[in-house]
Amino acid sequence: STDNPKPRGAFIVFEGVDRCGKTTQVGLLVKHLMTAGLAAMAMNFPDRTTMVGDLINQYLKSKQELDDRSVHLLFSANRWEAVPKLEETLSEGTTIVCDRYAYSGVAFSSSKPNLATELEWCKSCDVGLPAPDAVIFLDITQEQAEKRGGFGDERYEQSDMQKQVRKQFDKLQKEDEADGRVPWHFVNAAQTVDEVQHDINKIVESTISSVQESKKPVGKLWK
Ligand code: NYM
Repeated sequence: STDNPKPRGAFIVFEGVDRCGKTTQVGLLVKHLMTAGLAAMAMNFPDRTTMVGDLINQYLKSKQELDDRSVHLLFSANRWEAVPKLEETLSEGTTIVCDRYAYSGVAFSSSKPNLATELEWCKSCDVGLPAPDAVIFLDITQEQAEKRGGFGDERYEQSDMQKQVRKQFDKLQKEDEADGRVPWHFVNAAQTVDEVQHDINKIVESTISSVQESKKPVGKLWK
C-alpha cells in the first residue's frame, strides 16, 4: 500500500588507496547480498564507459595531458552524469555498492602539488551529490599494499602519491566524523580475503537494516 512503500536501497561506498582490494571486495559483497535475496548492484568511478569517462581514461593512461583542475572537474562530472541512474536504482530498493566516489576525487586531486591548499575547492564540485549511507575504508599500509605486486603504469600509481592520498582520506574522514552524517568504517584490509569479507558483510547488513528502519531519504554530500 502507499503507507508502506518499498524501502530504498542503501548506498555503500568503498574507498582506499590503490591495491587495497576494493574491487575484489565490491564483487564479493554484491554476490553475498544477492545470495541473501537482497537486490544489489555494483557501480564504479571513474566510469570509463561514458564520453567523460573516456577522457579520464586517456588522462590516466597518459595519452592525454589535462590541467589538474580540468581533470578534477571531469571526475566530478563523471559522478554527476551517473546521478539519475543512481537515484533511480536506490528508489527501486536496490542497494548500490560503489567502488570509489567523491572521496577519491578529492583525495587524489588534493595530493597534487598544484591543489595541495585547495581542499575546499576540490570538494565544492561534488557538494550535493547523493551521500553514501556508509563509507567502507579498506585500511592497509602503503608497504603492505605494495607487497601485493608492483603498481600498474597508470598515473598516480607511485608510493609518494599514494601516501599523500592516504593522508587526504584521513582528513576527509575526520571532517565527516565532525559533521556526523556519513559514517566511515575502517576495515583491516591486510587480513585474508575471507576475513575482510566477513567484516564488510556485518557492517553492510547493519547499514541496510538501519536505512530500512529509519526510512531516511538519501542525503546530500557535504551540504
Ligand atoms: N581517481 C578516481 C581520481 O583521481 N579521482 C576520482 O574522482 C576517482 C573516482 O583514478 N588511481 C583515481 C584513483 C585511481 C584512478 O581508478 C583509477 P580505478 O579505481 O583504479 O579505476
